[in-house]
Amino acid sequence: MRHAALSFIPSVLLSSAFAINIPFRKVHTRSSTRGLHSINVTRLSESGNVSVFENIDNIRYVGDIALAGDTFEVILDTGSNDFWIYESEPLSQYYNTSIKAADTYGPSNEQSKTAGYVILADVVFGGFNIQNQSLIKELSVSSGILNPGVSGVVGLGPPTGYSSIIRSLTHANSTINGTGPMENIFLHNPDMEPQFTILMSRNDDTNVTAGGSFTIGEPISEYAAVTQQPVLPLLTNATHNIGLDYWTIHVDAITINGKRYDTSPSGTQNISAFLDTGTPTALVDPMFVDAIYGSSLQTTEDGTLSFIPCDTYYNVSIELGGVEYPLNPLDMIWPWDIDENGNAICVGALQRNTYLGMPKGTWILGDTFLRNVYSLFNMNLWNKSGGISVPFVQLLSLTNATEAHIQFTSQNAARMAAFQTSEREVSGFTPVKAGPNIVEVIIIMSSIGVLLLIAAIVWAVKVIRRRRALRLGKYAAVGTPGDIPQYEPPSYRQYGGSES
Ligand SMILES: *[C@@H]1O[C@H](CO)[C@@H](O)[C@H](O)[C@H]1NC(C)=O
Ligand SMILES: *[C@@H]1O[C@H](CO)[C@@H](O)[C@H](O)[C@H]1NC(C)=O
Ligand SMILES: *[C@@H]1O[C@H](CO)[C@@H](O)[C@H](O)[C@H]1NC(C)=O
Ligand SMILES: *[C@@H]1O[C@H](CO)[C@@H](O)[C@H](O)[C@H]1NC(C)=O
Ligand SMILES: *[C@@H]1O[C@H](CO)[C@@H](O)[C@H](O)[C@H]1NC(C)=O
Ligand SMILES: *[C@@H]1O[C@H](CO)[C@@H](O)[C@H](O)[C@H]1NC(C)=O
Ligand SMILES: *[C@@H]1O[C@H](CO)[C@@H](O)[C@H](O)[C@H]1NC(C)=O
Ligand SMILES: *[C@@H]1O[C@H](CO)[C@@H](O)[C@H](O)[C@H]1NC(C)=O
Ligand SMILES: *[C@@H]1O[C@H](CO)[C@@H](O)[C@H](O)[C@H]1NC(C)=O
Ligand SMILES: *[C@@H]1O[C@H](CO)[C@@H](O)[C@H](O)[C@H]1NC(C)=O
Ligand SMILES: *[C@@H]1O[C@H](CO)[C@@H](O)[C@H](O)[C@H]1NC(C)=O
Ligand SMILES: CC(=O)N[C@H]1CO[C@H](CO)[C@@H](O)[C@@H]1O
Repeated sequence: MRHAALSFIPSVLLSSAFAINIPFRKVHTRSSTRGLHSINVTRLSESGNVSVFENIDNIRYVGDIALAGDTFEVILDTGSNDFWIYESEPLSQYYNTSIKAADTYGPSNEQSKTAGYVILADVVFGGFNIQNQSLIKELSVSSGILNPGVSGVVGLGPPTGYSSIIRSLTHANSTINGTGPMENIFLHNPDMEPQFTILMSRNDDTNVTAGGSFTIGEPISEYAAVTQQPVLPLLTNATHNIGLDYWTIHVDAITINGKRYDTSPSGTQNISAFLDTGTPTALVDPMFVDAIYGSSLQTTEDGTLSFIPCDTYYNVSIELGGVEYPLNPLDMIWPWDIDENGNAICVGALQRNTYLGMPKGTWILGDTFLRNVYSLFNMNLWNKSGGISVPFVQLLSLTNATEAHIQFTSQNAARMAAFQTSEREVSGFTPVKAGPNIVEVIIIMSSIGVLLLIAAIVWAVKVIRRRRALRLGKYAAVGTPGDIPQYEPPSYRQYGGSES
């Protein structure tokens, strides 16, 4: 299904208005280490930069990357560090290191699910051509992990993060360089600020839309003020050392309906959070989920999500580096399902972090939060930026709480109406087949931090459920309007392999 990735994109989205923005610079090339398999990065002229950055259902933010001349849609994931592709068609040109990278994805009995080999190929990403870029060409990936039309992941974690490519190469005593594509771009272009920025669109929860903007190097001019925002250094000593693997920062406070919880190290809570574009929600300690939505609500079977009314206004902001970042109330509510009367069933988009055994005080701020900021991730490779010696993040608030409150009722009603009448097939999606071992896969993945996969699975289950709903025309039990639905969501496993 080469090129199939583009088949569900309305052609209007291919216009340059939605391109990954790369600041124009003179074409020049640099290369460091010469010799066998050495990496060479060429900055292409702007004519090479036609790219898409897309938002699929507010759950996936994907961009395109060319591999040996073929274009693939991949999840742009700040929560992991490996670049991998799952594609059944052979690639036209690559070098096979014959080094297995199966240890990435779990213990022996699961390896076959995601096993692959490290290959080197020429990659074009965001207007940069990278020769001999390493990646994993997966031989198999459990079904349900990737959405239809999406072929892989580009990990954009900090340079200190866990990379199974590097680990596998090292283990095999290979001299091949396993550095990720974003870091390679910066290492070969030391005149650039080693940073990338992400502006995430918010859509109506039903369609593929332009994702916003993804830039490498300079921020977009409209939000250039992001570089004036407080520098949020990567925590290198966070709980369980998650700080080294992720873009982890301290959270000063969370304010819920006017009540401020001090979460600084000196406060009553001590919270660190990592910013993960690959997680569609936010995962926080249960006490905050209860404080926002209420403590006596029915939850999903795994206990992480609370069923809530679809029209409630929640007033929440998060304080980082002394700046308050309001969350748009639209982002607090996740339209999750449709009941037998065709009404939306909603869950709170802030979910409990207990499911994955995440330690207390460790949050993931995913798309629910990130849509409210223009985010800048600086790898700080030469310790020249930010006056510090660690990678850092800067965030510009995009949500005006007053305006968001005023607009909430009408905007929310519109998107619920759209959600209720939507069928994903309209966007060209085909059914997602849930694999038989999804639960195990989730647990394995969590150990390496590829939390985006939870999202994929949740999404897959959601799509399957909705398709099933369309087919069966009903659910077991639903609530009356205004009530929290008395609704028992089935376990993931019940759907394992039952749909095609
Ligand atoms: C990439 O590796 C191949 C060997 O697989 C080598 O022939 C080629 O010169 C390398 N490219 C660069 C830019 O070094
Ligand atoms: C790097 O790539 C450019 C453009 O393809 C080429 O001109 C240059 O010779 C390459 N450098 C090396 C060391 O291979
Ligand atoms: C790489 O080589 C291994 C065996 O050495 C083979 O099993 C695998 O299919 C190859 N992968 C690709 C993508 O060619
Ligand atoms: C890598 O090198 C170490 C030390 O020289 C050796 O013990 C080990 O067997 C080698 N591993 C492989 C896969 O060749
Ligand atoms: C890998 O390549 C980068 C350039 O892309 C270089 O800066 C780095 O030193 C190389 N690492 C190793 C271990 O060779
Ligand atoms: C790192 O964390 C440990 C345990 O929480 C603590 O004892 C130590 O002081 C911390 N180190 C730094 C440099 O913050
Ligand atoms: C708060 O957590 C950080 C790691 O995230 C740790 O270094 C620090 O010591 C903790 N502070 C307190 C007061 O426990
Ligand atoms: C939301 O909470 C803030 C305090 O964090 C308060 O100032 C504001 O008035 C609240 N807005 C609404 C609409 O209740
Ligand atoms: C930057 O600072 C870190 C932490 O102090 C250090 O490990 C690293 O070697 C430094 N890098 C450079 C290029 O100086
Ligand atoms: C938010 O919007 C309100 C109403 O449009 C405006 O008065 C206020 O200045 C804005 N606040 C900020 C911080 O821009
Ligand atoms: C979703 O996209 C399709 C095709 O572009 C369009 O016809 C439909 O109106 C869109 N739905 C919503 C709710 O925007
Ligand atoms: C061919 C093409 O569309 N090039 C685009 C590259 O990006 C710049 C800036 O984003 C656009 O102005 C060009 O049109």
